[in-house]
Amino acid sequence: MHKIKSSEITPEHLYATRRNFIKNSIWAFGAAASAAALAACGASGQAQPAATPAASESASTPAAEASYASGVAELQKELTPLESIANYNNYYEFSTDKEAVAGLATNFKTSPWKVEVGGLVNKPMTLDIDDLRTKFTQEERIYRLRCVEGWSMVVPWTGFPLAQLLKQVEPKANAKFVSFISLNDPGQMPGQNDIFSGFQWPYAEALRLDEAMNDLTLLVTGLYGKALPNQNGAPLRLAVPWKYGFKSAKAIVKIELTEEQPKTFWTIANPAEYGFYANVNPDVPHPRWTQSSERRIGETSRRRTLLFNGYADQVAALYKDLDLKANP
Ligand SMILES: Nc1nc2c(c(=O)[nH]1)N[C@H]1C(S)=C(S)[C@@H](COP(=O)(O)O)O[C@H]1N2
Ligand SMILES: [Mo]
Repeated sequence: MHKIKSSEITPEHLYATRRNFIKNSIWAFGAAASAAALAACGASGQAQPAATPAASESASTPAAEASYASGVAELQKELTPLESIANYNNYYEFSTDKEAVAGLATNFKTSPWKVEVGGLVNKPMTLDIDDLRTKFTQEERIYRLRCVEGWSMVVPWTGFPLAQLLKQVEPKANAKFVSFISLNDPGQMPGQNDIFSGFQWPYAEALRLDEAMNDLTLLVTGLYGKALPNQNGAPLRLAVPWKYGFKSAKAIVKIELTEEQPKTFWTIANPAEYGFYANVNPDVPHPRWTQSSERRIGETSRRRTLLFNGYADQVAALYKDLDLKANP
């Protein structure tokens, strides 16, 4: 039987760079096949030594990586069409009407664009969006996206792990949280002029530092192998696939590390309905609706919602000391 080198099951291999989406599909199936072959090897007593996870900050283990890879292969078959991903958007800076966002964002200016990374770090820096695209190896990752409203999609993002950027700025020992601040530009964003909305701009969401360092947390620069559409958060947005979509801020201009848990857009807007953690959890209902099922865009019947949106293998360890019901 074909022997699998441990190097073939390292995260670098599973997350191999793929410019071309077609190639990526082949890769996703290949990774799943390796995972299956690995299990078979184990059963026949030919198990290989465990691979060392590259990122020590990540909760990932080789088993979790393999499970993630086979999950990606599953999702490959369920991809939401680009037309749907790009025309059904929550982006309140433009509009609360999901179908109006794409049109209103058509002329949004995404260049020049700078991203400031600062706060409790040894090496604060301001990066140009082009540096983020060229100095960090871009990967394609197929993630589920679950909105707190009860709908979901499967999205092929392009981007790179936020951890790579955070390592460069060197978080100080007392840094515990990371905030992501979106653009404030009422001249370009009509929703920010609605004085009756009560929203506090700019949009800002945050993660615990260990959540931000998890390998699943992706800084996104593209979609379906092309540039990120404006309505999906160009030129830079986050994707945190185990949390409700609102944690994944769009049009990020600033990343700030703090010791205190920051106030966030949704905890300010409605603290009774939106918690800081916002982990996808079928057993913690929203005060006004159940979260036990969801409507996949493009499907008629509802699907069961999965704990941590199906990413428990990768992230459950982050919450071993947290009461998920008391910390929605
Ligand atoms: N700046 C900003 N980021 C945002 C939002 C927003 O209104 N403004 N909406 C959030 C919500 S509620 C969701 S579900 C996702 C939607 O991302 P998508 O339009 O790419 O599907 O973006 C999130 N990021
Ligand atoms: Mo959302």
